[in-house]
Amino acid sequence: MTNGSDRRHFIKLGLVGTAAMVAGCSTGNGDHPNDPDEVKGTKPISPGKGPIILSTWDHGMAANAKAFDVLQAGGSVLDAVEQGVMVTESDFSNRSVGLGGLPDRDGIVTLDACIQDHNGKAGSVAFVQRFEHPISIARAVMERTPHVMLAGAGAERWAEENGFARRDLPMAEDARKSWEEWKAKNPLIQAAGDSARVNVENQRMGGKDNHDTIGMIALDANGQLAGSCTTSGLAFKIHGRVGDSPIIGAGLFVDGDVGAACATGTGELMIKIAGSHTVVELMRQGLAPEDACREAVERILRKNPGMTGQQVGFLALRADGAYGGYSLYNGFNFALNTATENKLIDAAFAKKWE
Ligand code: SD4
Repeated sequence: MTNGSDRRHFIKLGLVGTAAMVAGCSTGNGDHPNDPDEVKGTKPISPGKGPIILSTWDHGMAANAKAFDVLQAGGSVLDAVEQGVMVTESDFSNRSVGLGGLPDRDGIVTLDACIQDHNGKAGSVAFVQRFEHPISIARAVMERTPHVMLAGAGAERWAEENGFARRDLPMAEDARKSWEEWKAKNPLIQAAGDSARVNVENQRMGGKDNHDTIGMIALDANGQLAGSCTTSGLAFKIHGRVGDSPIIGAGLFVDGDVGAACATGTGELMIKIAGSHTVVELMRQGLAPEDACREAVERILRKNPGMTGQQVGFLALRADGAYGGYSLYNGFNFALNTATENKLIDAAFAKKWE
């Protein structure tokens, strides 16, 4: 279970660990027996054996536990990444995933999700309202339609036609309070058509306490990869805004020959560099998982000179089982679950929040 204040508390606790890391400790990819040199250059990446499950933030612990159980019970890695993040979607105390998420500026919760398998098959839904499990609709889009992505009212109608029930949830008191407070502080930027102010607002939206999307990437005992990503997106976004999380290549990318990556943070930054795809391609070129994540973060920094206060974080899992994560600012952590380990890891980072 997680909520904003728990996570803020977590971030504070995490500072000690991340400071130690800056001093030179490893974040986890070095723990794996596979030698990164093995994959330098164009050498094929030898498939590893899972289970290895990674997911973003502390809510990943419960999601990973479910995904692990699914694999133990003989489920596929696709079942695992779907059912894992469903735990987070059903946690209505979570203010950034699922129906409990913070609303957009109009007070409406809109959800984005996607899923991809070892062979690159993919499904996605964007800007959907009043469904508990957008990840399952995304999977159904992948399995039952010739398309990859459905959005908005069309996605909702298709979901209902395909057996997904609408779910109405009143906005939680604390979420309403946050929204009311945001409205009170931002009376002018609610005026439609004022793009300069909207930009200022978006800067503010991408801040420290506003990122909790769950992205999950996993490798099973047969060497098969899969990934999932689900979110209510940035709080108080413009109604209609879609982030990176449902976009294959931005919020998630899986290539069974190389590895998988997922992203969290300001989606606009991720979309503009096709972030998760970039991380996988960098691994294909021989970078170790954490290095691939760091290069993607550095690319975002290079492309956005002078930008401050926007968090982005990536996770990467290579086909041989090596893994890593990296974020722009400190405070990003990820959950790891294997046959022998079940823990939260502070990701390495480029900068410290001031
Ligand atoms: C988005 N990437 O909609 C998401 C937001 C988020 O952790 O909070 N990610 O841009």
